[in-house]
Amino acid sequence: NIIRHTPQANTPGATLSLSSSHKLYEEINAVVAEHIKYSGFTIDDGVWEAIHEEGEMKVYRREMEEDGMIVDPLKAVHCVKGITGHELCHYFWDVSVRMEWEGTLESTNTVEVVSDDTVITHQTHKRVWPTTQRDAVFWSHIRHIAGNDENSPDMWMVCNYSTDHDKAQPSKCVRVKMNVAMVCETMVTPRADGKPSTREDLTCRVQYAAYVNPGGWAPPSVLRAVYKREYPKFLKRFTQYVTNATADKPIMF
Ligand code: 16C
Repeated sequence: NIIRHTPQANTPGATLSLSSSHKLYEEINAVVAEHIKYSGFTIDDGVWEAIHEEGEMKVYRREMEEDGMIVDPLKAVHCVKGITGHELCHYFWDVSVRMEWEGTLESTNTVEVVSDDTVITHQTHKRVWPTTQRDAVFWSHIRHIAGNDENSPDMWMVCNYSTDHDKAQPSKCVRVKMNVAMVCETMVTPRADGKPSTREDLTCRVQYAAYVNPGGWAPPSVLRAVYKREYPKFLKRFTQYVTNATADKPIMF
């Protein structure tokens, strides 16, 4: 059973606060629409190769090269009990808590608050020996997609997509390009006693997709070893972080 809820209008992403006159408006909507189109929570085994399975978490990749660089797209699905898709997206988008769960970061800096649902961030990642350190500049947008029926369910999503910004000039790092999306759906098991839902009644379906272009050469064996280790680690650590952070809080539908 999927029960749909209308979130409070004053939370980021609940209603679109990004202005249609902003220069990123068209791009953000196009990227969001593309991710929604491919958010079926199912993986075509003929195309995707499983690289990690652990409980409900399944991580897949496709080996791909562009101009001699490894750009393997990554897709993962997960099911987490006790939290909502809104909560998962809220903490994924909230830059103020990112250092608490993101294990690949050295620093993060918000260079522009575009609107209540969109920020531009410049972040520096930890160096991976023997490669040059990487940094990234991207807009991050949180959005609620109100569901109408079984074919268009209620979803929350966050997109992180590379961009340029005057306040994030090139540094000693090599700049990566990314197109990342987390899309979530919340399932609620109705209580037999008709009482309000508790966390025990919640399951969140998560789909995470990442395309990362390393921006410059890195040894393929190192790069593939790093992402094989880091994506599952991220999914485990981040979902555990949200479970802990929300345990004693009212449910945020
Ligand atoms: O989505 C995630 N995090 C978001 C908030 O930070 C955001 C970030 C996307 C990751 C972009 C990749 C940046 C390159 C990382 C360099 C490697 C650092 C490893 C440090 C190990 C201690 O959307 C969760 C991200 C989860 C982990 C991503 C790992 C991706 C590795 C891809 C390989 C890039 C080339 C590195 C050169 C060796």
